[in-house]
Amino acid sequence: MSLFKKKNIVTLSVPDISCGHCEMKIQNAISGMRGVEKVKPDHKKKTVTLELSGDETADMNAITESLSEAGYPVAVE
Ligand SMILES: [Cu+2]
Repeated sequence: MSLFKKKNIVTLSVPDISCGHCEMKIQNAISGMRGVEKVKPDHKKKTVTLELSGDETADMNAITESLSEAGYPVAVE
């Protein structure tokens, strides 16, 4: 069973993104993770938008952990 059956867009608030270099680091950290189809970091809005695949279950804990390890902790709202 998959947690996400359809394409799912998740936007994370990541206050420490400050430039295009950060965006690249985030791309490298998360793209290719299970269930993640697209990673769209935005240093102006300070968000990371994830497009999650409907076929696999994305592990949001693993994703936020990878972001923290890369130096970009997700802000909890
Ligand atoms: Cu930067």
